[in-house]
Amino acid sequence: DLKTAKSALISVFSKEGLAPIVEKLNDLGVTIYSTGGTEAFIKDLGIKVIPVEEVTSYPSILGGRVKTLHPKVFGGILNRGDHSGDREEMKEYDIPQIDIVIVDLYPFEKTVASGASEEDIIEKIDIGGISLIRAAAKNFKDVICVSSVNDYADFLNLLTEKNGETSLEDRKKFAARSFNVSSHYDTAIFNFFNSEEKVFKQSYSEGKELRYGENPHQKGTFYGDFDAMFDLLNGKELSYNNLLDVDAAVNLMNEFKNEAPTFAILKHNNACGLAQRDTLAEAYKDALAGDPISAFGGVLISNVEIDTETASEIHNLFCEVVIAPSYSTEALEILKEKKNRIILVQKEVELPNELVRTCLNGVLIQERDNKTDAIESLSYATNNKPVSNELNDLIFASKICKHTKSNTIVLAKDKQLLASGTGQTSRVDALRHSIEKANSFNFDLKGAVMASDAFFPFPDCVEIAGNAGITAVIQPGGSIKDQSSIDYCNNNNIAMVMTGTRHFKH
Ligand code: 93A
Repeated sequence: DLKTAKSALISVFSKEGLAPIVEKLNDLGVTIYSTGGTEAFIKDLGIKVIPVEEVTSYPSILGGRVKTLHPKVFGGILNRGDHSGDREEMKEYDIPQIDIVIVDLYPFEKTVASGASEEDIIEKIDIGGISLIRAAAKNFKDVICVSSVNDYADFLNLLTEKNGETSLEDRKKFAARSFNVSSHYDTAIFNFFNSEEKVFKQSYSEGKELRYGENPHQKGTFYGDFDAMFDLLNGKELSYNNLLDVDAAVNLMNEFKNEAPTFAILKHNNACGLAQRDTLAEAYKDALAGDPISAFGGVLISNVEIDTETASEIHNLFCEVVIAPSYSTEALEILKEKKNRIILVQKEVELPNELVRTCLNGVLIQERDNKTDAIESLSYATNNKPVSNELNDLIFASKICKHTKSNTIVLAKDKQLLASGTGQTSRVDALRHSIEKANSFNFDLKGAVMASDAFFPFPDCVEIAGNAGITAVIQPGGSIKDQSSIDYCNNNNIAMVMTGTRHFKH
């Protein structure tokens, strides 16, 4: 069942990562057919490519809506190598054999997420590409289908290791991935058309039963597409509570995307440790130092690849879940030593913009809190302004605050979470709790900053904070008694900034 590929059809929306594959195929002497933009890209690499129009004797028509939809293209993909009738028809109709299909579909989900017009979104429903994928994956006995940029590396390895030869097993593996791509693609289209009923009808048809709900005597089911967001590399299946913690972790870390290495440890949906440092290992150590007691059994998340040094540190901790965009090979080996430790690779997938929860005999739906406080949009309430590192810490603390259960107070210093008061019935309680907690881990609060998810109705919080050594405060503002808090700060050398945005999380 080994096959040596002689020809490939390439039609990709994003040309990223394609060059090395095309170069490899060219080295192997593979004939390359391609569509408009992809053809131009390949030509620019100085590699010979046959336009698909030459095969179909048709131009790309209807503004590109019909490019590859032609019996000569689909005949080339779908013919059966061991079928004599097929062989004869191939000759009769002069159909070229196609052994490899490489497709990257029109970015439907991204276009929806970008808030594009309906017309633009509809135009991004790929017809030809998805058909190429279905055809090539169906005929895996003869054809290999690469249907995602995520599979380029594996495919390139395969080409390199076996000099363009593929086994039936290889082709079937890629076919399975292709149907994964096509089913997600169509589900995304369905979700778009079905937006009003999305929450219930769509998701309830494909629920996944969990071991149990929040507690063992409660049944639980997850409705969603976990595999679209994560690759599970190790460990047992996620529980109801694991899923909630992973959700909290991913939302929290989303605030620190593309920033310096950041590590967070969560328990019961709240961060108990979070730090940003030059290296991930330092970030991990300082996140852990935030509360080494709570960290036991926690959910860990990093915004960058987990390296060997960090993995060795993590290995000393009992934790339920580790999430990262990727892992070094050695880091993964270390983390996998505990067979129950859940290791997740987080894919680059947009989080839903609608949040749903049951309420009484119905559901509540709201938009995601997409506002992140930034230095540029702060207003300065006090005479003395925060100094530069305080400003950075204020934004840092405010991002954590946004993802911590209300009422909450977050204390931070030098890009490290020192302590937070989570889910308290009063802000004063949240503050007292956070100070007590920070003290219990021997943090010096002098020069630390405080973030509050909502305004201060009275000056009591700034008084308590000032007495604890806090020098800068970030809060939405908007209380009729703002001035009392501002006065206290002015008299006690505390800088206060206002965001104008409340971040309750109930
Ligand atoms: O509009 S389509 O659905 N009609 C087609 O016949 C067709 N064939 C390939 N879109 C089609 N494609 C898609 O074009 C591919 O899935 C890929 O996303 C894109 C590549 O176009 P180009 O090579 O011109 O950049």
